Amino acid sequence: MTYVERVLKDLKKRNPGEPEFHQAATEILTTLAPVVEKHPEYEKAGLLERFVEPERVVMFRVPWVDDKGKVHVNKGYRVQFNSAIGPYKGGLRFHPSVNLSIIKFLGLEQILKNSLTGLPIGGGKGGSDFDPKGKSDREIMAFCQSFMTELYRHIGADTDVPAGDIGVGGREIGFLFGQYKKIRNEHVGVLTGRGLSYGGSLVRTEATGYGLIYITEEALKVRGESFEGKTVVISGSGNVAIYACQKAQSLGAKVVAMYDSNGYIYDPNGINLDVVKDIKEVKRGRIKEYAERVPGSTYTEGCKGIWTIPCDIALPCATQNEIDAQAAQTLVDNGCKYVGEGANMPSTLEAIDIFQKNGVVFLPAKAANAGGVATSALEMAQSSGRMFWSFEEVDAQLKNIMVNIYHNIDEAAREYGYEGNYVMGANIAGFKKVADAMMAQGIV
Ligand code: NDP
Ligand code: 2IT
Repeated sequence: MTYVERVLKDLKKRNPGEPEFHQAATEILTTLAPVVEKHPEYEKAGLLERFVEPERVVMFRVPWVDDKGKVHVNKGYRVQFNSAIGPYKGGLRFHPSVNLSIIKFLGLEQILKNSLTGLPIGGGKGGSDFDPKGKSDREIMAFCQSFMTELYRHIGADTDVPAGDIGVGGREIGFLFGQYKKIRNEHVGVLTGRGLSYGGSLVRTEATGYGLIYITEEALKVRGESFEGKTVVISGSGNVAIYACQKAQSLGAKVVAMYDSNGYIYDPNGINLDVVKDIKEVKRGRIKEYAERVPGSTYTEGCKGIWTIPCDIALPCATQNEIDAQAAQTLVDNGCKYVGEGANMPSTLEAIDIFQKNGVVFLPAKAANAGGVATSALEMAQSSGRMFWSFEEVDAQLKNIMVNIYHNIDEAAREYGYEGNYVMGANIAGFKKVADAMMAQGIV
């Protein structure tokens, strides 16, 4: 049994009942085999065993009271996975599906993603099984305050800097920050994605979606193509999906479909993003309303069918495992040539295999959605320097980072003889820096 096989087998045995964590670890470790073969010193230093074991896992009770006076108890998590190259950094997810397996898969991915940005940030992730849907602003505030009343003792501007993810946007970050500041009596960059009036950065709201389009644009460009005239399907209608749609449209693409967790809209004339933004950002409503407001569009109950819509470029921007083998095969059969992952781990291992075997240019999440956390790191830089950069300045840095990531993962894949395999490229390029730092710092 090889070193990688042994670590993976052990991981599955010692972390039972964590399918998402197993999936992410399998994808990452199997692609690192050629790297650890080249570096026998890694095995001697137990590097992979340490890499897949979080430095710290915090789990806590989050009690809160709803508007009717009823007491609720949710679970809170923060997985501080790896701080070799910088303070732990990664989002908080509030969604009823959240459990330890999901937070650990996200945390493991985050280590390599953050390394790929080239900025000094380690990997972490957190969240809760709290469901923000249908809650009043006061209930959201009560929950966020209770969550931070425990989380504050584990985080800090130079220790661990959380941000948003599914179910956590500007409103939630505001309530979380307010509570942190009240308890600690310090106004510091302990969270990113803050509002512009209290230390946030321009472009952070748009960053993940814009970054996804910038890296996809580069992949198109080196192949003599562009977004102009391309048909695009985007899943989700949250933060990442909305700004991916906006940037793709500005580059001349026709985005024809989006969804939320209830169903999808198809608009052959191209999505009217102002309507989507009004429904999702202003009213916090359901995407179904789009079809009632925009003539010529249709709504279909259920999400899966979105991948049967023919497109040149598919951008999954909702959640993990939203593209399975069947969806991948349908996309390929319908002529899809590019897949860029805005969400974290949206494609199953079988789906990735189908894309790669059929010559689809596949940009994996940890490279393709790194623009969000990269811009978070730019927010941290502005906070510590007590500076505020212009939109153009931050946007130019974001674009530069995404273009660099594309070329780094492309080169890493080539170096190991896997040209065009960006899963290999991203894992290898991200791992190198983390491995170097861990080796230099001894057995810790
Ligand atoms: P939002 O909460 O803003 O939006 C999430 C969207 O995905 C909503 O449309 C939501 O629908 C849909 N969705 C969520 N869960 C499911 C599900 N189980 N089935 C179907 N649809 C679902 O989150 P973000 O846009 O911030 O995040 C989307 C993805 O991007 C996640 O995978 C996240 O980890 C990843 N990501 C986010 C970054 C960021 O900066 N925000 C950075 C990098 C990655 P509904 O409203 O019905 O729940
Ligand atoms: O998955 C991710 O990279 C995020 N949710 C963003 C993390 C961050 O710290 O900005």
